Amino acid sequence: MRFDGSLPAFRARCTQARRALPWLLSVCLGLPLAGQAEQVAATPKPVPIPLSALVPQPQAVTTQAEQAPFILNAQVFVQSTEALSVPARVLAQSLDLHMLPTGAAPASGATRIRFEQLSLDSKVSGAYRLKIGSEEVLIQAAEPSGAFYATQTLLQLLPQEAKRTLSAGRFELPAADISDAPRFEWRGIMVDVARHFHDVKRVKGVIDQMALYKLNRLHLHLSDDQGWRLAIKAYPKLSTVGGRGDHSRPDAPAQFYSADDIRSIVRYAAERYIEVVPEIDMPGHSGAAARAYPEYFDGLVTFNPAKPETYHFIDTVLGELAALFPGRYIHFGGDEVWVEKTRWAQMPEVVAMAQDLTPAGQAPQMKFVEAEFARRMVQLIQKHQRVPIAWDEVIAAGLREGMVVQWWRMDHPEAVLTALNQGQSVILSPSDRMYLDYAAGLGEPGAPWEGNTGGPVSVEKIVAWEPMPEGLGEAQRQRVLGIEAPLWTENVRSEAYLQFMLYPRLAAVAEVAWRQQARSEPKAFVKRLAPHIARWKAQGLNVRGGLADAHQYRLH
Ligand code: TNX
Repeated sequence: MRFDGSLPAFRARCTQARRALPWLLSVCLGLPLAGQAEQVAATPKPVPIPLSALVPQPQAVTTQAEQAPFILNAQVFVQSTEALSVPARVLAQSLDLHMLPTGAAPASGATRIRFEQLSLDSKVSGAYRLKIGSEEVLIQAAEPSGAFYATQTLLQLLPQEAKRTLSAGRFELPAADISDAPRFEWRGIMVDVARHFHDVKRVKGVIDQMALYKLNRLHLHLSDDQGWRLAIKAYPKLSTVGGRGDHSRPDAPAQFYSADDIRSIVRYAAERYIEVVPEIDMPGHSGAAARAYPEYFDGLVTFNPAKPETYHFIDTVLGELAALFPGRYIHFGGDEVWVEKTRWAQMPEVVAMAQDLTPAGQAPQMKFVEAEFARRMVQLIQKHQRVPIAWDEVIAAGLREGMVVQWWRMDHPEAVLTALNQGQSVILSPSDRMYLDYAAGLGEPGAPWEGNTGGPVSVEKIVAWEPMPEGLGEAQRQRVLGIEAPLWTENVRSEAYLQFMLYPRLAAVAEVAWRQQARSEPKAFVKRLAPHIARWKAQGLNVRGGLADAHQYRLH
Protein backbone atom coordinates (compact mmCIF):
# COMPACT_ATOMS: atom_id res chain seq x y z
CA MET A 1 0.00 0.00 0.00
CA ARG A 2 1.27 3.49 -0.80
CA PHE A 3 1.25 5.93 2.08
CA ASP A 4 -1.00 8.84 1.14
CA GLY A 5 -1.11 10.56 4.53
CA SER A 6 -4.65 9.38 5.42
CA LEU A 7 -5.44 7.83 8.79
CA PRO A 8 -6.25 4.30 7.45
CA ALA A 9 -3.05 4.31 5.48
CA PHE A 10 -1.14 5.44 8.56
CA ARG A 11 -2.73 2.60 10.59
CA ALA A 12 -1.87 0.06 7.90
CA ARG A 13 1.71 1.31 7.94
CA CYS A 14 1.89 0.89 11.72
CA THR A 15 0.54 -2.67 11.50
CA GLN A 16 3.10 -3.50 8.83
CA ALA A 17 5.89 -2.09 10.95
CA ARG A 18 4.64 -3.94 14.05
CA ARG A 19 4.64 -7.21 12.14
CA ALA A 20 8.12 -6.65 10.83
CA LEU A 21 9.53 -5.58 14.19
CA PRO A 22 10.24 -9.01 15.73
CA TRP A 23 11.94 -10.06 12.52
CA LEU A 24 14.02 -6.91 12.33
CA LEU A 25 15.03 -7.23 15.97
CA SER A 26 15.95 -10.85 15.58
CA VAL A 27 18.02 -10.06 12.49
CA CYS A 28 19.92 -7.35 14.34
CA LEU A 29 20.37 -9.25 17.58
CA GLY A 30 20.65 -12.76 16.23
CA LEU A 31 17.74 -13.90 18.42
CA PRO A 32 15.47 -16.80 17.53
CA LEU A 33 11.90 -15.85 16.70
CA ALA A 34 9.14 -17.05 19.03
CA GLY A 35 7.52 -20.17 17.62
CA GLN A 36 10.71 -21.46 16.08
CA ALA A 37 11.34 -24.04 18.79
CA GLU A 38 7.90 -25.59 18.22
CA GLN A 39 8.60 -25.78 14.50
CA VAL A 40 11.77 -27.76 15.03
CA ALA A 41 10.16 -30.13 17.52
CA ALA A 42 7.20 -31.02 15.25
CA THR A 43 6.99 -34.71 14.28
CA PRO A 44 8.28 -35.33 10.76
CA LYS A 45 5.53 -35.93 8.22
CA PRO A 46 6.22 -38.36 5.39
CA VAL A 47 6.74 -36.29 2.27
CA PRO A 48 6.97 -38.27 -0.97
CA ILE A 49 7.71 -36.16 -4.03
CA PRO A 50 5.00 -36.36 -6.70
CA LEU A 51 6.05 -37.37 -10.22
CA SER A 52 5.43 -33.82 -11.39
CA ALA A 53 7.90 -32.41 -8.87
CA LEU A 54 10.94 -34.66 -9.29
CA VAL A 55 14.24 -32.73 -9.24
CA PRO A 56 16.05 -32.78 -11.55
CA GLN A 57 13.01 -32.98 -13.77
CA PRO A 58 13.47 -36.08 -15.95
CA GLN A 59 13.53 -35.60 -19.70
CA ALA A 60 10.45 -37.77 -20.17
CA VAL A 61 7.79 -38.81 -17.70
CA THR A 62 4.78 -40.70 -19.00
CA THR A 63 2.15 -41.38 -16.40
CA GLN A 64 -0.35 -44.17 -16.68
CA ALA A 65 -3.05 -42.99 -14.38
CA GLU A 66 -5.47 -45.74 -15.42
CA GLN A 67 -2.93 -48.42 -14.51
CA ALA A 68 -2.73 -49.79 -10.98
CA PRO A 69 0.20 -48.56 -8.87
CA PHE A 70 3.10 -50.71 -7.74
CA ILE A 71 2.64 -51.75 -4.14
CA LEU A 72 5.90 -51.51 -2.29
CA ASN A 73 5.95 -53.49 0.92
CA ALA A 74 8.54 -55.49 2.83
CA GLN A 75 7.83 -58.59 0.67
CA VAL A 76 9.05 -57.04 -2.59
CA PHE A 77 12.27 -58.56 -3.99
CA VAL A 78 15.17 -56.81 -5.66
CA GLN A 79 16.78 -58.65 -8.57
CA SER A 80 19.65 -57.61 -10.80
CA THR A 81 22.02 -58.68 -13.50
CA GLU A 82 25.62 -58.88 -12.25
CA ALA A 83 26.63 -55.61 -13.92
CA LEU A 84 24.16 -53.53 -11.88
CA SER A 85 24.25 -55.50 -8.66
CA VAL A 86 26.00 -52.77 -6.65
CA PRO A 87 23.26 -50.11 -6.92
CA ALA A 88 20.65 -52.89 -6.67
CA ARG A 89 22.08 -54.06 -3.36
CA VAL A 90 22.33 -50.49 -2.07
CA LEU A 91 18.64 -49.98 -2.83
CA ALA A 92 17.71 -53.28 -1.18
CA GLN A 93 19.65 -52.26 1.91
CA SER A 94 18.19 -48.79 2.08
CA LEU A 95 14.62 -50.19 1.92
CA ASP A 96 15.36 -53.37 3.88
CA LEU A 97 14.28 -55.61 0.98
CA HIS A 98 15.56 -59.09 0.10
CA MET A 99 17.64 -59.79 -3.00
CA LEU A 100 16.50 -62.50 -5.40
CA PRO A 101 19.35 -64.32 -7.18
CA THR A 102 19.85 -63.38 -10.83
CA GLY A 103 17.72 -65.56 -13.08
CA ALA A 104 15.54 -66.95 -10.27
CA ALA A 105 11.81 -66.67 -10.80
CA PRO A 106 9.92 -64.96 -8.00
CA ALA A 107 7.26 -67.03 -6.24
CA SER A 108 3.87 -66.56 -7.81
CA GLY A 109 2.28 -63.33 -6.75
CA ALA A 110 5.58 -61.87 -5.54
CA THR A 111 6.57 -58.56 -7.10
CA ARG A 112 10.03 -57.21 -7.68
CA ILE A 113 12.26 -54.31 -8.54
CA ARG A 114 14.37 -55.60 -11.41
CA PHE A 115 17.65 -54.15 -12.71
CA GLU A 116 18.51 -54.85 -16.32
CA GLN A 117 21.58 -53.75 -18.26
CA LEU A 118 20.69 -52.07 -21.52
CA SER A 119 22.60 -49.64 -23.69
CA LEU A 120 20.82 -46.30 -23.83
CA ASP A 121 21.41 -43.48 -26.24
CA SER A 122 23.24 -40.81 -24.23
CA LYS A 123 26.47 -38.85 -24.68
CA VAL A 124 27.10 -38.57 -20.97
CA SER A 125 27.09 -41.62 -18.72
CA GLY A 126 24.34 -41.90 -16.12
CA ALA A 127 21.28 -42.38 -18.33
CA TYR A 128 18.47 -44.59 -17.05
CA ARG A 129 14.95 -45.73 -17.68
CA LEU A 130 12.56 -46.48 -14.86
CA LYS A 131 9.28 -48.24 -15.61
CA ILE A 132 6.85 -48.57 -12.76
CA GLY A 133 4.11 -51.13 -13.47
CA SER A 134 1.77 -52.90 -11.09
CA GLU A 135 3.74 -56.19 -11.28
CA GLU A 136 7.27 -54.89 -11.50
CA VAL A 137 9.53 -51.88 -11.25
CA LEU A 138 12.06 -52.16 -14.06
CA ILE A 139 15.32 -50.21 -13.95
CA GLN A 140 17.35 -50.16 -17.15
CA ALA A 141 20.78 -48.61 -17.52
CA ALA A 142 24.05 -49.18 -19.32
CA GLU A 143 26.23 -48.45 -16.29
CA PRO A 144 25.83 -48.78 -12.52
CA SER A 145 25.73 -44.97 -12.15
CA GLY A 146 22.61 -44.80 -14.33
CA ALA A 147 20.95 -47.56 -12.30
CA PHE A 148 21.90 -45.68 -9.14
CA TYR A 149 20.22 -42.50 -10.44
CA ALA A 150 17.08 -44.50 -11.16
CA THR A 151 17.08 -45.64 -7.53
CA GLN A 152 17.41 -42.03 -6.39
CA THR A 153 14.35 -41.16 -8.45
CA LEU A 154 12.52 -44.01 -6.71
CA LEU A 155 13.65 -42.74 -3.32
CA GLN A 156 12.30 -39.27 -4.12
CA LEU A 157 8.93 -40.85 -4.93
CA LEU A 158 8.90 -42.55 -1.52
CA PRO A 159 8.50 -40.90 1.86
CA GLN A 160 11.84 -39.81 3.29
CA GLU A 161 11.56 -42.43 6.02
CA ALA A 162 10.80 -45.18 3.51
CA LYS A 163 12.44 -47.98 5.46
CA ARG A 164 10.35 -47.35 8.55
CA THR A 165 7.23 -46.76 6.47
CA LEU A 166 7.70 -50.10 4.69
CA SER A 167 8.14 -52.21 7.79
CA ALA A 168 4.95 -50.65 9.11
CA GLY A 169 2.98 -51.27 5.93
CA ARG A 170 3.13 -50.37 2.29
CA PHE A 171 3.54 -47.57 -0.10
CA GLU A 172 2.13 -46.97 -3.57
CA LEU A 173 4.36 -45.98 -6.45
CA PRO A 174 2.43 -44.42 -9.33
CA ALA A 175 2.54 -46.28 -12.66
CA ALA A 176 4.94 -44.35 -14.89
CA ASP A 177 7.65 -44.57 -17.51
CA ILE A 178 10.59 -42.26 -16.81
CA SER A 179 13.68 -41.68 -18.97
CA ASP A 180 16.51 -39.41 -18.12
CA ALA A 181 20.14 -38.65 -18.88
CA PRO A 182 22.45 -35.99 -17.49
CA ARG A 183 23.47 -33.12 -19.74
CA PHE A 184 26.91 -32.62 -18.17
CA GLU A 185 29.45 -35.09 -16.90
CA TRP A 186 30.64 -32.59 -14.24
CA ARG A 187 27.89 -31.85 -11.72
CA GLY A 188 29.68 -30.45 -8.74
CA ILE A 189 29.53 -28.83 -5.34
CA MET A 190 32.59 -27.36 -3.65
CA VAL A 191 32.88 -27.06 0.11
CA ASP A 192 35.57 -24.82 1.57
CA VAL A 193 36.75 -26.70 4.66
CA ALA A 194 39.73 -24.38 5.14
CA ARG A 195 38.11 -21.10 6.23
CA HIS A 196 35.97 -23.03 8.69
CA PHE A 197 36.47 -26.73 9.16
CA HIS A 198 33.53 -29.01 8.41
CA ASP A 199 34.00 -32.50 9.80
CA VAL A 200 33.41 -35.93 8.24
CA LYS A 201 29.82 -36.15 9.46
CA ARG A 202 28.92 -32.82 7.89
CA VAL A 203 30.62 -33.71 4.64
CA LYS A 204 28.77 -37.02 4.49
CA GLY A 205 25.54 -35.12 5.07
CA VAL A 206 26.31 -33.04 1.97
CA ILE A 207 27.16 -36.22 0.03
CA ASP A 208 23.75 -37.70 0.97
CA GLN A 209 21.94 -34.75 -0.59
CA MET A 210 24.24 -34.65 -3.62
CA ALA A 211 23.40 -38.30 -4.25
CA LEU A 212 19.66 -37.79 -3.96
CA TYR A 213 19.91 -34.96 -6.51
CA LYS A 214 22.29 -36.87 -8.80
CA LEU A 215 25.35 -34.66 -8.44
CA ASN A 216 28.67 -36.40 -8.91
CA ARG A 217 31.70 -34.25 -8.02
CA LEU A 218 32.57 -33.10 -4.51
CA HIS A 219 35.44 -30.61 -4.59
CA LEU A 220 37.07 -30.07 -1.19
CA HIS A 221 39.01 -26.82 -0.78
CA LEU A 222 41.48 -28.26 1.73
CA SER A 223 43.89 -25.40 2.31
CA ASP A 224 43.92 -21.63 2.50
CA ASP A 225 45.35 -18.81 4.61
CA GLN A 226 43.08 -19.69 7.53
CA GLY A 227 43.81 -23.40 7.77
CA TRP A 228 45.33 -26.56 6.32
CA ARG A 229 42.89 -29.43 6.81
CA LEU A 230 44.66 -32.62 5.83
CA ALA A 231 47.25 -34.68 7.71
CA ILE A 232 50.38 -35.19 5.58
CA LYS A 233 52.78 -37.83 6.92
CA ALA A 234 55.95 -36.27 5.53
CA TYR A 235 55.10 -32.80 6.87
CA PRO A 236 53.12 -33.24 10.10
CA LYS A 237 53.20 -29.55 11.00
CA LEU A 238 50.97 -28.79 8.00
CA SER A 239 48.00 -30.05 10.02
CA THR A 240 49.24 -29.69 13.61
CA VAL A 241 50.36 -26.07 13.10
CA GLY A 242 48.66 -25.13 9.81
CA GLY A 243 45.42 -26.72 11.01
CA ARG A 244 45.19 -24.33 13.96
CA GLY A 245 42.72 -21.49 13.78
CA ASP A 246 39.96 -20.62 11.39
CA HIS A 247 38.40 -17.50 9.91
CA SER A 248 36.60 -16.50 13.09
CA ARG A 249 38.98 -17.91 15.72
CA PRO A 250 42.68 -17.63 14.84
CA ASP A 251 43.54 -19.47 18.08
CA ALA A 252 41.17 -22.44 17.61
CA PRO A 253 42.80 -25.86 18.20
CA ALA A 254 43.98 -27.72 15.10
CA GLN A 255 41.16 -29.16 13.00
CA PHE A 256 41.89 -31.41 10.03
CA TYR A 257 41.09 -34.75 8.40
CA SER A 258 43.22 -37.80 9.14
CA ALA A 259 44.06 -40.20 6.33
CA ASP A 260 41.32 -42.49 7.67
CA ASP A 261 38.82 -39.63 7.59
CA ILE A 262 39.62 -39.05 3.93
CA ARG A 263 39.37 -42.74 3.10
CA SER A 264 36.00 -42.82 4.81
CA ILE A 265 34.74 -39.76 2.88
CA VAL A 266 36.07 -41.07 -0.42
CA ARG A 267 34.44 -44.49 0.09
CA TYR A 268 31.14 -42.99 1.18
CA ALA A 269 31.15 -40.74 -1.89
CA ALA A 270 32.14 -43.55 -4.27
CA GLU A 271 29.25 -45.69 -3.04
CA ARG A 272 27.06 -42.84 -4.25
CA TYR A 273 28.86 -42.41 -7.58
CA ILE A 274 30.51 -39.20 -6.43
CA GLU A 275 34.17 -38.49 -7.12
CA VAL A 276 36.02 -36.40 -4.55
CA VAL A 277 38.32 -33.72 -6.01
CA PRO A 278 40.94 -32.44 -3.55
CA GLU A 279 42.30 -28.89 -3.82
CA ILE A 280 45.50 -27.57 -2.33
CA ASP A 281 45.48 -23.86 -3.19
CA MET A 282 48.92 -22.67 -4.47
CA PRO A 283 51.02 -20.55 -4.79
CA GLY A 284 48.84 -17.90 -3.05
CA HIS A 285 46.14 -18.51 -0.44
CA SER A 286 48.77 -20.63 1.35
CA GLY A 287 49.12 -18.77 4.65
CA ALA A 288 48.41 -21.84 6.80
CA ALA A 289 51.16 -23.90 5.17
CA ALA A 290 53.45 -20.87 5.49
CA ARG A 291 52.93 -20.81 9.26
CA ALA A 292 53.99 -24.46 9.42
CA TYR A 293 56.95 -24.43 7.00
CA PRO A 294 57.98 -20.79 6.47
CA GLU A 295 61.18 -21.88 4.71
CA TYR A 296 59.24 -22.52 1.48
CA PHE A 297 57.39 -19.20 1.50
CA ASP A 298 57.83 -15.48 0.92
CA GLY A 299 57.30 -14.41 4.54
CA LEU A 300 53.61 -13.84 3.82
CA VAL A 301 51.10 -16.29 2.31
CA THR A 302 52.71 -17.22 -1.03
CA PHE A 303 55.20 -19.93 -1.93
CA ASN A 304 58.79 -19.06 -2.81
CA PRO A 305 58.76 -20.17 -6.45
CA ALA A 306 62.50 -19.77 -6.91
CA LYS A 307 63.63 -22.31 -4.35
CA PRO A 308 64.15 -25.86 -5.68
CA GLU A 309 63.18 -27.31 -2.28
CA THR A 310 59.72 -25.75 -2.66
CA TYR A 311 58.98 -28.13 -5.53
CA HIS A 312 60.24 -31.12 -3.58
CA PHE A 313 57.91 -30.14 -0.75
CA ILE A 314 54.92 -29.77 -3.09
CA ASP A 315 55.76 -32.97 -4.96
CA THR A 316 55.75 -34.92 -1.70
CA VAL A 317 52.41 -33.42 -0.64
CA LEU A 318 50.91 -34.20 -4.06
CA GLY A 319 52.18 -37.77 -3.82
CA GLU A 320 50.33 -38.28 -0.54
CA LEU A 321 47.27 -36.58 -1.99
CA ALA A 322 47.27 -38.93 -4.98
CA ALA A 323 47.56 -41.92 -2.65
CA LEU A 324 44.58 -40.74 -0.58
CA PHE A 325 42.29 -39.59 -3.37
CA PRO A 326 41.78 -42.24 -6.05
CA GLY A 327 39.79 -39.89 -8.31
CA ARG A 328 41.14 -38.60 -11.60
CA TYR A 329 41.72 -34.97 -10.61
CA ILE A 330 43.86 -32.78 -8.37
CA HIS A 331 43.07 -29.06 -8.13
CA PHE A 332 46.03 -26.77 -7.43
CA GLY A 333 44.15 -23.49 -6.98
CA GLY A 334 46.24 -20.85 -8.71
CA ASP A 335 43.76 -18.07 -7.93
CA GLU A 336 44.29 -14.54 -6.68
CA VAL A 337 48.07 -14.57 -6.49
CA TRP A 338 48.24 -10.76 -6.81
CA VAL A 339 52.00 -10.75 -7.32
CA GLU A 340 52.23 -7.13 -6.21
CA LYS A 341 51.02 -8.20 -2.76
CA THR A 342 53.60 -10.98 -2.45
CA ARG A 343 57.15 -10.31 -1.36
CA TRP A 344 58.54 -11.82 -4.55
CA ALA A 345 59.92 -8.50 -5.78
CA GLN A 346 62.01 -8.20 -2.60
CA MET A 347 63.50 -11.69 -2.93
CA PRO A 348 66.68 -11.69 -5.05
CA GLU A 349 66.24 -15.30 -6.15
CA VAL A 350 62.69 -14.62 -7.38
CA VAL A 351 63.80 -11.46 -9.18
CA ALA A 352 66.54 -13.50 -10.85
CA MET A 353 63.99 -16.14 -11.87
CA ALA A 354 61.73 -13.41 -13.29
CA GLN A 355 64.66 -11.99 -15.23
CA ASP A 356 65.40 -15.42 -16.72
CA LEU A 357 61.80 -15.91 -17.79
CA THR A 358 61.16 -12.40 -19.15
CA PRO A 359 61.96 -11.83 -22.86
CA ALA A 360 65.38 -10.25 -23.33
CA GLY A 361 65.56 -6.50 -23.12
CA GLN A 362 62.54 -6.09 -20.81
CA ALA A 363 62.44 -5.44 -17.07
CA PRO A 364 61.73 -8.63 -15.09
CA GLN A 365 58.02 -9.38 -14.78
CA MET A 366 56.53 -11.50 -12.01
CA LYS A 367 53.66 -12.71 -14.21
CA PHE A 368 56.17 -14.99 -15.92
CA VAL A 369 57.11 -16.45 -12.55
CA GLU A 370 53.46 -17.11 -11.75
CA ALA A 371 53.04 -18.82 -15.13
CA GLU A 372 56.15 -20.93 -14.61
CA PHE A 373 54.87 -22.02 -11.21
CA ALA A 374 51.56 -23.12 -12.80
CA ARG A 375 53.45 -25.01 -15.52
CA ARG A 376 55.39 -26.92 -12.88
CA MET A 377 52.23 -27.74 -10.92
CA VAL A 378 50.69 -29.19 -14.07
CA GLN A 379 53.81 -31.29 -14.66
CA LEU A 380 53.93 -32.57 -11.09
CA ILE A 381 50.24 -33.45 -10.97
CA GLN A 382 50.50 -35.24 -14.30
CA LYS A 383 53.52 -37.12 -12.97
CA HIS A 384 51.23 -38.41 -10.22
CA GLN A 385 48.82 -39.55 -12.97
CA ARG A 386 46.15 -37.06 -12.19
CA VAL A 387 44.49 -34.41 -14.34
CA PRO A 388 45.35 -30.93 -13.02
CA ILE A 389 42.61 -28.36 -12.42
CA ALA A 390 43.11 -24.67 -11.61
CA TRP A 391 40.97 -21.55 -11.21
CA ASP A 392 40.68 -19.45 -14.35
CA GLU A 393 43.52 -17.02 -13.56
CA VAL A 394 45.72 -19.83 -14.88
CA ILE A 395 44.73 -19.07 -18.49
CA ALA A 396 47.33 -16.29 -18.44
CA ALA A 397 50.06 -18.93 -18.15
CA GLY A 398 49.33 -19.98 -21.73
CA LEU A 399 49.35 -23.69 -20.90
CA ARG A 400 47.78 -26.20 -23.28
CA GLU A 401 45.58 -29.29 -23.24
CA GLY A 402 45.74 -31.96 -20.56
CA MET A 403 44.29 -29.77 -17.83
CA VAL A 404 40.98 -28.32 -16.68
CA VAL A 405 40.22 -24.65 -16.04
CA GLN A 406 37.53 -23.72 -13.53
CA TRP A 407 35.95 -20.45 -14.57
CA TRP A 408 34.72 -18.25 -11.72
CA ARG A 409 35.45 -14.60 -12.62
CA MET A 410 32.12 -13.46 -13.99
CA ASP A 411 33.79 -10.20 -15.05
CA HIS A 412 36.12 -12.22 -17.31
CA PRO A 413 33.69 -14.10 -19.54
CA GLU A 414 36.38 -14.31 -22.22
CA ALA A 415 38.35 -16.69 -19.98
CA VAL A 416 36.15 -19.60 -21.07
CA LEU A 417 36.95 -19.15 -24.75
CA THR A 418 40.64 -18.56 -24.05
CA ALA A 419 40.83 -21.83 -22.13
CA LEU A 420 38.94 -23.72 -24.82
CA ASN A 421 41.18 -22.23 -27.51
CA GLN A 422 44.19 -23.39 -25.51
CA GLY A 423 42.78 -26.91 -25.78
CA GLN A 424 41.79 -27.05 -22.11
CA SER A 425 38.54 -28.36 -20.66
CA VAL A 426 36.35 -26.06 -18.60
CA ILE A 427 34.15 -26.25 -15.52
CA LEU A 428 31.70 -23.36 -15.21
CA SER A 429 31.40 -21.71 -11.79
CA PRO A 430 30.61 -18.06 -12.57
CA SER A 431 30.33 -16.34 -9.22
CA ASP A 432 27.07 -14.52 -10.00
CA ARG A 433 25.23 -17.79 -10.68
CA MET A 434 27.07 -20.48 -8.76
CA TYR A 435 28.55 -18.92 -5.61
CA LEU A 436 26.65 -20.32 -2.68
CA ASP A 437 28.47 -18.03 -0.24
CA TYR A 438 26.45 -15.16 -1.75
CA ALA A 439 23.06 -14.38 -0.26
CA ALA A 440 20.15 -16.46 -1.50
CA GLY A 441 17.72 -13.54 -1.24
CA LEU A 442 17.73 -9.76 -0.87
CA GLY A 443 18.78 -8.63 2.59
CA GLU A 444 19.83 -12.13 3.62
CA PRO A 445 23.14 -13.21 5.08
CA GLY A 446 25.92 -13.99 2.68
CA ALA A 447 29.43 -12.95 1.69
CA PRO A 448 29.38 -9.16 2.02
CA TRP A 449 32.33 -8.22 -0.15
CA GLU A 450 31.61 -9.11 -3.73
CA GLY A 451 29.12 -6.40 -4.54
CA ASN A 452 27.18 -8.83 -6.66
CA THR A 453 25.54 -6.36 -8.99
CA GLY A 454 23.17 -8.89 -10.50
CA GLY A 455 21.32 -9.44 -7.23
CA PRO A 456 21.41 -12.43 -4.92
CA VAL A 457 22.20 -15.96 -6.09
CA SER A 458 18.61 -17.07 -5.73
CA VAL A 459 17.13 -20.39 -6.80
CA GLU A 460 15.35 -18.48 -9.56
CA LYS A 461 18.61 -16.98 -10.82
CA ILE A 462 20.35 -20.33 -10.85
CA VAL A 463 17.65 -22.14 -12.84
CA ALA A 464 17.24 -19.26 -15.29
CA TRP A 465 20.85 -19.81 -16.35
CA GLU A 466 21.80 -21.45 -19.63
CA PRO A 467 25.38 -22.46 -18.86
CA MET A 468 26.68 -23.30 -22.34
CA PRO A 469 28.36 -20.18 -23.76
CA GLU A 470 27.04 -19.13 -27.15
CA GLY A 471 28.90 -19.51 -30.40
CA LEU A 472 31.04 -22.55 -29.58
CA GLY A 473 31.85 -25.24 -32.12
CA GLU A 474 31.02 -28.87 -31.37
CA ALA A 475 34.59 -29.77 -30.32
CA GLN A 476 34.64 -26.84 -27.88
CA ARG A 477 31.24 -27.72 -26.45
CA GLN A 478 32.54 -31.23 -25.77
CA ARG A 479 35.22 -29.72 -23.55
CA VAL A 480 32.76 -27.81 -21.40
CA LEU A 481 32.62 -30.51 -18.75
CA GLY A 482 29.83 -29.01 -16.71
CA ILE A 483 29.04 -26.83 -13.73
CA GLU A 484 30.07 -26.57 -10.10
CA ALA A 485 28.71 -24.46 -7.24
CA PRO A 486 31.32 -23.45 -4.64
CA LEU A 487 30.41 -22.78 -1.04
CA TRP A 488 33.16 -20.58 0.40
CA THR A 489 32.95 -20.54 4.16
CA GLU A 490 34.54 -17.37 5.51
CA ASN A 491 31.13 -16.71 7.05
CA VAL A 492 29.89 -20.25 7.41
CA ARG A 493 30.92 -21.88 10.64
CA SER A 494 27.93 -23.86 11.91
CA GLU A 495 26.27 -26.84 10.30
CA ALA A 496 22.96 -25.00 10.43
CA TYR A 497 24.31 -22.14 8.33
CA LEU A 498 26.07 -24.57 5.98
CA GLN A 499 22.73 -26.28 5.34
CA PHE A 500 20.93 -22.97 4.99
CA MET A 501 23.33 -21.89 2.23
CA LEU A 502 23.25 -25.29 0.45
CA TYR A 503 19.56 -26.13 0.50
CA PRO A 504 17.51 -25.75 -1.57
CA ARG A 505 20.04 -24.16 -3.98
CA LEU A 506 21.83 -27.50 -4.38
CA ALA A 507 18.65 -28.81 -6.04
CA ALA A 508 18.66 -25.87 -8.48
CA VAL A 509 22.29 -26.64 -9.38
CA ALA A 510 21.29 -30.25 -10.07
CA GLU A 511 18.42 -29.10 -12.28
CA VAL A 512 20.78 -27.03 -14.44
CA ALA A 513 23.35 -29.85 -14.59
CA TRP A 514 20.79 -32.42 -15.81
CA ARG A 515 18.32 -30.61 -18.02
CA GLN A 516 19.20 -30.59 -21.70
CA GLN A 517 18.90 -26.86 -22.21
CA ALA A 518 17.69 -23.78 -20.44
CA ARG A 519 13.99 -23.85 -19.88
CA SER A 520 13.58 -20.50 -18.25
CA GLU A 521 10.88 -21.47 -15.82
CA PRO A 522 12.00 -20.22 -12.43
CA LYS A 523 8.45 -19.87 -11.12
CA ALA A 524 7.49 -23.43 -12.06
CA PHE A 525 10.75 -24.69 -10.54
CA VAL A 526 10.09 -22.90 -7.25
CA LYS A 527 6.69 -24.63 -7.13
CA ARG A 528 8.26 -28.03 -7.75
CA LEU A 529 10.71 -27.31 -4.97
CA ALA A 530 8.02 -26.94 -2.29
CA PRO A 531 7.68 -30.66 -1.38
CA HIS A 532 11.49 -30.98 -1.37
CA ILE A 533 11.73 -28.16 1.15
CA ALA A 534 8.97 -29.75 3.26
CA ARG A 535 10.84 -33.05 3.16
CA TRP A 536 14.16 -31.50 4.14
CA LYS A 537 12.46 -29.67 7.00
CA ALA A 538 10.79 -32.89 8.14
CA GLN A 539 14.25 -34.47 8.25
CA GLY A 540 15.47 -31.66 10.45
CA LEU A 541 17.68 -29.96 7.88
CA ASN A 542 18.04 -26.21 8.11
CA VAL A 543 16.81 -25.61 4.62
CA ARG A 544 15.96 -22.09 3.49
CA GLY A 545 12.23 -22.08 3.04
CA GLY A 546 12.13 -18.31 2.65
CA LEU A 547 13.27 -15.03 4.11
CA ALA A 548 11.75 -15.90 7.48
CA ASP A 549 14.35 -18.65 7.88
CA ALA A 550 17.22 -16.25 7.29
CA HIS A 551 17.42 -14.29 10.52
CA GLN A 552 19.17 -16.79 12.75
CA TYR A 553 22.28 -17.17 10.59
CA ARG A 554 23.50 -13.59 10.98
CA LEU A 555 26.17 -14.80 13.37
CA HIS A 556 27.20 -18.05 11.69
C1 TNX B 1 37.27 -15.62 -4.28
S1 TNX B 1 36.81 -17.90 -6.09
C2 TNX B 1 38.05 -16.70 -3.94
C3 TNX B 1 37.88 -17.32 -2.61
C4 TNX B 1 36.90 -16.55 -1.76
C5 TNX B 1 35.71 -16.18 -2.61
C6 TNX B 1 34.62 -15.54 -1.84
C7 TNX B 1 38.28 -18.07 -5.81
C8 TNX B 1 38.96 -18.95 -6.70
N1 TNX B 1 38.84 -17.38 -4.82
O1 TNX B 1 39.12 -17.43 -1.98
O2 TNX B 1 36.51 -17.34 -0.69
O3 TNX B 1 36.14 -15.32 -3.63
O4 TNX B 1 33.46 -15.36 -2.59
